[in-house]
Amino acid sequence: MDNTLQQIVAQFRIRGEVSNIVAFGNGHINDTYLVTTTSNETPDYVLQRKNHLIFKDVPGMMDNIVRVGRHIREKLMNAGITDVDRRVITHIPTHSGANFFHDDSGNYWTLCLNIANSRSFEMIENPHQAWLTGKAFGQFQQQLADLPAPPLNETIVDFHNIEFRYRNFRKALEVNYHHRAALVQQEIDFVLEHETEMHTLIQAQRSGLVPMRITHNDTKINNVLFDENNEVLCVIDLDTVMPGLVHFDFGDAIRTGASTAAEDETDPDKMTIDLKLFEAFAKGFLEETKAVLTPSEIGLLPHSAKFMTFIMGLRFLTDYLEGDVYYKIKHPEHNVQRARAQFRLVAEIGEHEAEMKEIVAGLSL
Ligand code: GN1
Ligand code: MG
Repeated sequence: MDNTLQQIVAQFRIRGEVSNIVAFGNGHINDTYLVTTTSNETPDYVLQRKNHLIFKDVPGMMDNIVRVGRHIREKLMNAGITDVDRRVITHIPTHSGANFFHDDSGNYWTLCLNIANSRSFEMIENPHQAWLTGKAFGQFQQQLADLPAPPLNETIVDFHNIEFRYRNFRKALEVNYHHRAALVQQEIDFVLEHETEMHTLIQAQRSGLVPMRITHNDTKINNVLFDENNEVLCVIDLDTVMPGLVHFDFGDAIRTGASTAAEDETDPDKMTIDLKLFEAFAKGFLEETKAVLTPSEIGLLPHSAKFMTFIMGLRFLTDYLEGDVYYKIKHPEHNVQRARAQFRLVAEIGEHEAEMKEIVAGLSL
């Protein structure tokens, strides 16, 4: 077991004795470890080194996470839910009462309870699971609708701001790491061709057509935990919870939850949108949210799937052109592979957009 990691865990108020610490999960940004304890009587934990080059205000981020966690916990308890520790992530304070540990090398560490006998999925397996996932993200949205002031900190400024992403893309074209631009001319053209369409949401926001809410902002499907009976336990990875549009959450969940291939699929021909999964997810999501969403918000939900898939592709492509400085990669072509898979999905969604609009219209009656 890694000695340094063990010393870091010792900074937190844990119960029991640590027996093992191993790498855990498949996030692209933070380093995550599972910390097991010797006895079955004491919980296991999840240790994370937050990437502070990306999350520039970790204290602000942790403040959000802890506030949101407490708010949800309170709601669950008021509703008489008994297994609250499995239904919301519980952060463990350090001995001095802080919600993170800042080590001598400048790294930020956090610890939370591991939820035993839980699992997440990289791909949705059937419409029922898609419906449950839609309900889970819809409920999350609902639970936070009455979070008391002050507003949450903006963890990553301009995170889903398309203008910012285009600006970065254009800068990356100038960086052109290892002359990569020539290798991705098709993808570059794709980005430029879609510029007007991809400004739909930001324009709707500016003109007051769609309101800011509290959103998760990283609703990848593997951020929902299920129990051993395939019931939803909770939504995890609250790093980017902050003000945003409902479309960010709906769209990103469709991107990974209603697609037929992985985010980094090498064969673009395998990538399309599964309308049955789309419908089931949308049904679950709208069951939880349609009472509060405005008609304009609902009307833009189908577009949000295209938008979020596009913006992820744009970010992967930008990172490729910058020399892979942001996302963790497994090989040098990983980012461009991801971008290509995302852009294929954007095109596929385009082919099915009319049907998606019909489905959403039908569900929102
Ligand atoms: C990153 O690390 P992870 O998997 O939680 C990224 C998301 C992307 C996702 C793509 C802070 O999330 O925006 O959708 O990769 N998070 C950040 O898989 O940039
Ligand atoms: Mg994340």
